[in-house]
Amino acid sequence: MSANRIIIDTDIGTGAVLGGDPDDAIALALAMNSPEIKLEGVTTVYRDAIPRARFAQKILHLGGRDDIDVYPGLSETMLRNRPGGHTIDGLPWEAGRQDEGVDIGREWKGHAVDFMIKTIMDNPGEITLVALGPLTNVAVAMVREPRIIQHVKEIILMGGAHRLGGNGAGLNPAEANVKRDPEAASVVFSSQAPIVMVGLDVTMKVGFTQNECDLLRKSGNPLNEMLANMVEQWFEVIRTKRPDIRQTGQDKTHMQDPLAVSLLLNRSLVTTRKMKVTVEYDHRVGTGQTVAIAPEESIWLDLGNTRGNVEACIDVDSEAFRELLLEKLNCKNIDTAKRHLPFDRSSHTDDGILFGSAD
Ligand SMILES: [Ca+2]
Repeated sequence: MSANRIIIDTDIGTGAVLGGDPDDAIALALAMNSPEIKLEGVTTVYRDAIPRARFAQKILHLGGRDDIDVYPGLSETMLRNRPGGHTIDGLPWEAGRQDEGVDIGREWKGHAVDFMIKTIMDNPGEITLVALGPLTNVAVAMVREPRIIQHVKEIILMGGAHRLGGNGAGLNPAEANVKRDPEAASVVFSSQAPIVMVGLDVTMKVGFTQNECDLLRKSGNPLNEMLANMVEQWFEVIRTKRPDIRQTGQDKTHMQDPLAVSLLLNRSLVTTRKMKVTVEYDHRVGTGQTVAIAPEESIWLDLGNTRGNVEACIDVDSEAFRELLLEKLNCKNIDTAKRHLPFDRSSHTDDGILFGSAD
């Protein structure tokens, strides 16, 4: 079988501040380490897109993948009617590896939106977009070149919450990637492109604790050491900045973006239901909500098109995902503690508030 050809669009962070959780970097590492995936390029999005691109370059460099190019995208939201541009307090981009600068001196070859359009149009039906941040770049690419909607193989996006699974009542209905640029999300969800929606409904079931972090560190490669540093920084951020959501007394984060990438390796990790998804984007309390509607019901809502284009993930095999992730990050053979560790299979969502508002 030929490798899945993908573009990863990411709001990658360092784990050093709220809003910069480290799971994008782990998702990138998962893709880099998987021969089943051919990473055509990495694009960055949402506030500080250029520093994010430099940081993505550094992650690729540590993983020995300088052959993969990074393309900075849009820092502002699509309509420029939401916070964008630069982060208010600035992300400390050297964090995670204080002994080195983040800029490894590579140049850009172009803009994220141009790269997306050209790669998809030159390879019809071949390219999967894996969107791990707000959907600004993807939406703008669709507006600029609508034919990518027909030519993209699939869009796998971490975003939204449909609250149709057993844990729905505990989830924040406005997930961060959608809420930060809901107009862009509306363009993407309503495009009729084939979408897999990896929302909070499943991502809040794949936890990552100090135990997994220790496995990363023990594996003894520079990239994993960097990732472990980032995760531990993130735990510290939660302990000091958001003690209110650390209710279990345990350091834990969630592998939201790695779960999206993992579907390229094993689609049976999740169960899905075909839906039509609309996005609330007016400036009221509910902005950023994703509303999933069964196609057969949408006619009553006068939505104009009853075809569901979104495979909404309803449930996930958390343990199988954990094993896959550790295997691909070269940690499985040192995972002596498995079966005792809490990749969260329950419907409990203790920190859903934070992770509904982080990325
Ligand atoms: Ca992300």
